[in-house]
Amino acid sequence: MNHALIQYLKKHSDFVPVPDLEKALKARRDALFTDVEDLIEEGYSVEFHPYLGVKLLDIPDRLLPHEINEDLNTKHVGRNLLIRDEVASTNEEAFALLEADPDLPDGTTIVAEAQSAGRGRMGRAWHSPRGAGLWLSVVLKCPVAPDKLPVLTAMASLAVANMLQQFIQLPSEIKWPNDIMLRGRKCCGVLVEARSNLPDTWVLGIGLNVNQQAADFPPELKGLATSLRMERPGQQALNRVRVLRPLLFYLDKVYDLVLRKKYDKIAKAWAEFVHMGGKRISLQQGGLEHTGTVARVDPLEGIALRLDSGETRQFPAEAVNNVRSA
Ligand code: BT5
Repeated sequence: MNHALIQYLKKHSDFVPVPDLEKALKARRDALFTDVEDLIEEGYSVEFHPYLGVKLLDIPDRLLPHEINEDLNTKHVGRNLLIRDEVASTNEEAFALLEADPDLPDGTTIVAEAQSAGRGRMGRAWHSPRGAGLWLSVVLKCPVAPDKLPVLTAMASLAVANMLQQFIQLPSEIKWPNDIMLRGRKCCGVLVEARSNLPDTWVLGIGLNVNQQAADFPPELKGLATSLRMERPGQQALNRVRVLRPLLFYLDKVYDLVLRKKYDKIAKAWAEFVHMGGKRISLQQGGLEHTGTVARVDPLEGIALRLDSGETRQFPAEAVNNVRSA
């Protein structure tokens, strides 16, 4: 692929006359035409006009490393970027890479077009159809005290929520402990995992539904799951590269706070996206269901629930599942 040609076309929002291209890229016309055909074959949307020249309309909705990396300027996240066509689970792939090379750089990011066995918490499955979403894992190498670990889930949720607000103009809500919701439906889940033989190493998995339409979800997720596309005005599809780049950017920014142990800053920003206070919810812990009103919620401490018995009880994130409105 002629990267100089892509760069040059990107700098011009209008048609570029062919003689200008020949001069700027020091290339012959027939070679340039072959390169333009290659771009089209790769999925680039290019318009050619016999008099006006060549115009780049859009980049492909494909996980092309050079498009994701271009001017990314992150300190850690995504600097080592690995793209896979299909894996069982990007989290599993991250662990396999870590086992093979414990020196894998901090911030290594693995993104897959499809996952055949994407997973959620507590053995649940994550539906990850090809090309429809962003299925990624980021390897984080930093010491985090056991009681501060939930900050990593908060870090990912905060980065996703910020990105959705700033770049896609979609106001989302973080549902403790690890869901991001759009109009009450789940568009994203976070899964942080560790292995005992890999100290101070965490794999942060993020599944973000981007372009699914209602019919693309399996029956058990109908009405519960949504995608960015389904929530956008006119249900317009998004180019996943344009979603991934700002996500990596925000992840890197929040990770910097983790590295500097600014957990209170993360908790404060996180709380702005959490609207659970005062709501009546139920949750499960160790097979038992508890119902009550949310007194407080904090990424590190968990949720404090005023139970119907009058008692206020604290529930930590790692022991809880099936949090829902009651
Ligand atoms: C999560 O678990 O929400 C964490 C999901 C993390 C997925 C990413 S993808 C990249 C990386 N590699 C992996 O293998 N995993 C991570 P949990 O809170 O347990 O939620 C799982 C539940 O969400 C399922 O039981 C379904 O009810 C629902 N679900 C499954 N797929 C979904 C989807 N695509 N969109 C919305 N909800 C889904």
